[in-house]
Amino acid sequence: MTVSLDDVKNLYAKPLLDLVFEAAQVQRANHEANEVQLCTLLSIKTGGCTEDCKYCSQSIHNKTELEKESLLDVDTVLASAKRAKDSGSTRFCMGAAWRQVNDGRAFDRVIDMVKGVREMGLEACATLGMLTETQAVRLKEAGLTAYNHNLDTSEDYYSNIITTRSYQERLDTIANVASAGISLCCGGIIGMGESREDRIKLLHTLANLDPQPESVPINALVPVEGTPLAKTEPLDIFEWIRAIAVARILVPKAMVRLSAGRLSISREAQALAFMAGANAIFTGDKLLTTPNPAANEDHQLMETLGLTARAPDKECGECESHEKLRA
Ligand code: SAM
Ligand code: DTB
Ligand code: SF4
Repeated sequence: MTVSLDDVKNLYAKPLLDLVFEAAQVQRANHEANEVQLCTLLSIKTGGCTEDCKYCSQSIHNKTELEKESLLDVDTVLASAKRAKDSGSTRFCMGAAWRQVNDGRAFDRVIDMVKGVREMGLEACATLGMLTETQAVRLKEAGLTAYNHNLDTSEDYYSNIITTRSYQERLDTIANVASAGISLCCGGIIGMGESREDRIKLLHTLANLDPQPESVPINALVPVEGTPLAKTEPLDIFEWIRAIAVARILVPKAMVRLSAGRLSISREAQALAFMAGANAIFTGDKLLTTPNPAANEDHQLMETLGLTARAPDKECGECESHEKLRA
């Protein structure tokens, strides 16, 4: 079903409490109300990326203090996945600072990482930049559960943020992931100086992806020293809540994932985000290169709110991408 831009605008314009209430109803109709999926991220190749994403610590175009690291070996990654599993994560996501995947030894190694993570009984997710259809099929055959490729912002605002990769190229990768039968994890970043109209357009594009994403990461900009966005004015937290609620309503079956930026978001705002339909977080001290709340703080917050960690391999229900995965 197509979602019109006016539908998204109307949702966004609702009184906040009505919007959160509606999102909570959608959440409860489609998911366990008090369950949160815990995921862990690992940067498997860090820094030196040729893309010019203005938010990113890993771009060679930005003067950040980041230690580069070449592609990790398989054993190191699997040891990290084991620790993630032991601390309650059910999804392990591997990120590489690549513009695109190139066939060859590095990609072969990533394939082995995916196989190893799946053998541990974890969901495996990867975010490696642009992907051809053949590469997507190889990842699928290795057992990859989901591929993360974000739209980041609206098509209109996009050229303010990235010039080395077009919006259409992102959509092409997303289409390659879908046609290989891999679940799509696709979201964006808010708080990069975009307007509310841009956030509405981003959510409109996300909601009209076919199939809809299985996971929608909502990142709040982490302002990194040395990037062009380092001094960006922080976003009103209720805009973040609105984006989460609208994502929940428009993509009802998806896991709505609180991603980057939680370290500077209060416990109270995070609680409201869970009420507004968020049902997944990244745990562990680090995201890819920036800090994240300590695991014990997250466990404490979940305990205080009466939230439980989602059990491994539980599927979201009837969403199309999971049906494809079962086939
Ligand atoms: N290089 C690959 C790519 O860009 O597709 C994968 C890794 S990249 C770090 C994954 C996503 O992390 C980006 O698309 C962006 O949405 C998010 N991200 C990166 N840096 C961020 C920051 N400083 N604040 C918020 N989100 C960020
Ligand atoms: C996504 O949308 N958020 C995660 C995940 N996909 C790979 C990454 C956030 C990265 C935040 C910045 C950093 O730690 O480098
Ligand atoms: Fe490279 Fe990804 Fe960072 Fe962009 S977001 S600079 S593609 S690592």
